[in-house]
Amino acid sequence: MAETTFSNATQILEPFKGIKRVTIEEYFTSGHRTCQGCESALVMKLMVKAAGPRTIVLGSTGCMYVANTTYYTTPWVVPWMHTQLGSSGSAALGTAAGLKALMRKGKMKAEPINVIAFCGDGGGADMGVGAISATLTHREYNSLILLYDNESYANTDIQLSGMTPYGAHTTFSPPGKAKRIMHTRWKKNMAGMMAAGHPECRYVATVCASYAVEMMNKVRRALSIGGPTFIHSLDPCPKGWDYDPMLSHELGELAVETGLFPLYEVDDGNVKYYGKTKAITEGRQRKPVREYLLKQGRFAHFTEEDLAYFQAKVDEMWDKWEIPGVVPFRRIDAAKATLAAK
Ligand SMILES: Cc1ncc(C[n+]2csc(CCOP(=O)(O)OP(=O)(O)O)c2C)c(N)n1
Ligand code: SF4
Repeated sequence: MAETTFSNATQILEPFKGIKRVTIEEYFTSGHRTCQGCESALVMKLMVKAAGPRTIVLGSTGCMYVANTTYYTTPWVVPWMHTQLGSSGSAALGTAAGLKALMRKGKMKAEPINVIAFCGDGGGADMGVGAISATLTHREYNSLILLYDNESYANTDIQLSGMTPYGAHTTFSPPGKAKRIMHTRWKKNMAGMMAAGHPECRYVATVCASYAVEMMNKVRRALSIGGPTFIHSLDPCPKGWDYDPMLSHELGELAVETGLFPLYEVDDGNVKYYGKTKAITEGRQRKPVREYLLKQGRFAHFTEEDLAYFQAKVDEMWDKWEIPGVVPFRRIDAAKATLAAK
């Protein structure tokens, strides 16, 4: 069984050594109304299972607030509070600071209490990015911000967010006769941005619930290391991505195997790749992105040309970036070649 001990205002949450060592207690249970196959609901369940009972969860407006707290019902077993869309960073910082002050003044027992604030991609990567960034500069307060990324404003009917992939059909970017591709921007790189710009933040990671134990262990690491931390989770969403709910797990795996969503952590400044992503960095072939894209209705209008463009952008992440798939600066050799060609 994983051990929990207290040291210096933070704690040691040992990693779960395999699926059989995962604790059976649940802190996010039945009583929610998310769609069948919702990976974000699974992320909530795994996130709080990894954290354990001494946890406060704060939730930014979105599917994981609305569908999880229907009038007079809730699946949360731990204390939970709704926070404004865009305020997950402020909620995490305020709660962590409040707990610390109460413990310092002797008004409550000094013990490690996990503070986790979650946000969707709309609330986290668009509206709330400033507050998240501010929180990651305050090393004296322990908290985790988990961005659950279903690649749209799902709760208000699948509007486009800064994390929506190129070309995807959303209610704000429906393919038309005159213009097939309505959304032409490449997805924001939140984890890379948070890791690169916040020297006080000791832990940033990407996760996908298709790799559940790895995901939980990254949450446990984030909650043990001390200070503010950030995790970005990619969550297949049957409603927004338009696929059969039974494919959720497989789509998560394909996002990783195609190299589109690399699994890594930046722990005290050191980049470590995980699982299939690690294998790709060591030479394993990436699966073609068409295998991922063509399973989803939101890309049903893609032509061969669109698929080739998408593939070329992913290839670039791996071939030309300073840290493959992570930091979008061109490698020095690639940058020199571009300058020479001008
Ligand atoms: C300031 C503000 N603007 C708009 C809304 C309406 N609203 C509620 S949920 C939501 C979508 C949130 O999207 P995201 O953060 O990606 O979470 P998801 O719904 O995808 O889980 C919006 C726009 C709001 N609650 N507050
Ligand atoms: S719309 Fe997507 S994120 Fe929202 S509850 Fe349904 S599957 Fe989950």
